Parts: sequence; structure tokens; C-alpha cells
Amino acid sequence: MKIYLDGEFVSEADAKVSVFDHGLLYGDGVFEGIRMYHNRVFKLKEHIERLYWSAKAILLDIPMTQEEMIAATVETCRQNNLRDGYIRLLVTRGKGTLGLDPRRCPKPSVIIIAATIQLYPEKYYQEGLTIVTVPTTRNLVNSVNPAIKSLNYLNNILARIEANNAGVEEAIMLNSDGFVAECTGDNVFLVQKGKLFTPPLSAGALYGITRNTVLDVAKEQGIAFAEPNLTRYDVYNADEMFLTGTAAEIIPVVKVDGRVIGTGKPGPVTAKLLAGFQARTRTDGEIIFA
Ligand code: PXG
Repeated sequence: MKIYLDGEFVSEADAKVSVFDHGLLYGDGVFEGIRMYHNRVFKLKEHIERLYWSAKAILLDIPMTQEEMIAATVETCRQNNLRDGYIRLLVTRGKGTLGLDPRRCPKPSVIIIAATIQLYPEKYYQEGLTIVTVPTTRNLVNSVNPAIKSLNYLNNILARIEANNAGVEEAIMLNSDGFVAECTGDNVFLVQKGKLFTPPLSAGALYGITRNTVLDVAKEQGIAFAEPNLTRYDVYNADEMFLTGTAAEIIPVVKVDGRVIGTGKPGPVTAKLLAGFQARTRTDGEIIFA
């Protein structure tokens, strides 16, 4: 495996960061998770744009242009001869001192890892997921805004532990007002009487690339959608539910907190949106090998 590290391709054994890197010491940095499908890096421009927005929000100056970052990401896929898989792109604050002051970190580190991906088992796509809501509240927009894809994922990991303890794979996180924000690594969608609903970004939902793609597909397919605040009551009484994320793509949910959602089987609107999404993975994104 060849890993991009600060402008060079190095072997996995040589891909090392300092123990004084503030990405490690404080979770001070930002990241993206990106997919390649059929020789294309899906929605790469959108991922890189979001990366730079996350960086701006934490006053981190990425030492490359967006165009250079796009080129480096595609080149990392080429170096690893990958046409399908998963990319983890990180920018850390870089090496500093033991104090948390980011001014002591002169140079951010850029790391790009291209690998294969471990997907959810196929049976979850066929039968749907069972999930729960968890006690850990999603970060407040005025603390670590959930819009920032930061290297500090403890809020999500705590919720994921609560999901694991309940014997399930994902968790609905509510915001401090009790509205649905998102899952630990996925956005939430409901279908009610043929109309699509997803929480607004102001509720603490990530500006998800898959979320945006699903909304584009819905528009194209003539499916009406809205972004109102959603409660657990709305979830329990939905006809269909699914989650979206780069890793999960579109995954149906059939049970939440012991309540069966709709018929208890993945629904027709979910299937139609999934087909539209999959079509886009064939045509959308930077080509890896010309
Ligand atoms: N919310 C959160 C908190 C996320 O981390 C999403 C929503 C979905 O956003 P995208 O842009 O991916 O549609 C994410 C993304 C993993 C993994 O390994 C998780 C994500 C992305 C890639 C891989 O679990 N989460």
C-alpha cells in the first residue's frame, strides 16, 4: 500500500506521524471519507469542498489548493491500482507542543489512504437494519458544530458504544432540543405518504454528500421532499426509513426502539432512490485511469 503523506508516497511502514501531532493529542484536524466506484472517485469535488469548509471553520490552513488536493487524491488511487474502494483523507493540525495552542503547530499534515472497504453485511440491505435512539446528545452547533467533519469523533463513538450495548449497528442521535439530528456516521431519511423527509442541517445533521445526492435523485424522480424538525414520534410513524452515508450508501431501517417501521420490510421509495443513487455512481466523479 502506498500512502500519500505531505506530498510524497510512502509505504505503510513509513507512513508515520509524530506523537506531538495535535491530530493525535487533541483530535485537532479534519477528514473526509470518500468512495471510488467503477474507476471514478465519486463526488470528489464536493468532498474536497466540504474538507476546506471544515478546515476554515477550525482556522486550519491546508497547504494545498483544492485542485492540488483533488489531483493528489486521484493519484493515490492510481498508485494503489484501485478503481473501487474507500479513501480516508485527513488534515491534522500537525506537530506542535504538549500545550493545546494551535499556533505552536507550524505545518499541517496531509494524509491520503486509499483502500478497499468493509461494507455492512448484505442481509441488512435485504432485510433492513434495527436501530435505537441513544442518550448521548449530538454536539451543539455552538460547541463543536456537527457540520465540521473533525478528527474528534468521540460524540459519535459514545453513541456508537450505546448502540453496540443495545446489540445494534447504528444509533439515532437527538439534538439538545430532542429533535432527530443524525446517526453516528449516517444521515436519516423518512418516507411518509410518498414524501421524503430529512432533518435540517440546523438540527445537527452533517451536510452529507450522500444526503445531497439522494435529494438530487428525489428531485429527478419527482419525489417531493422537505427538511422539517423531526421527532422520534415522526420516526416511529414513518412508512419507510433509511440512512445515507458514504460507507452505507442507502440502507433501509425497519425497527427503531422496538417499533416496527411501516411494513417491517425495506420499502418501494427506498428501492427507487437506491437505484437512482447507484446509477449516479457510474457517471459521477473524477476518472482514475483514463
Ligand atoms: N453524519 C456523520 C456524523 C458522518 O460521519 C455522514 C453523516 C454521512 O455523510 P456522507 O457525506 O458520507 O454522505 C457521515 C459520514 C465509516 C464512515 O467508516 C463514516 C462516514 C463516512 C465514511 C465512512 O463509518 N460518515
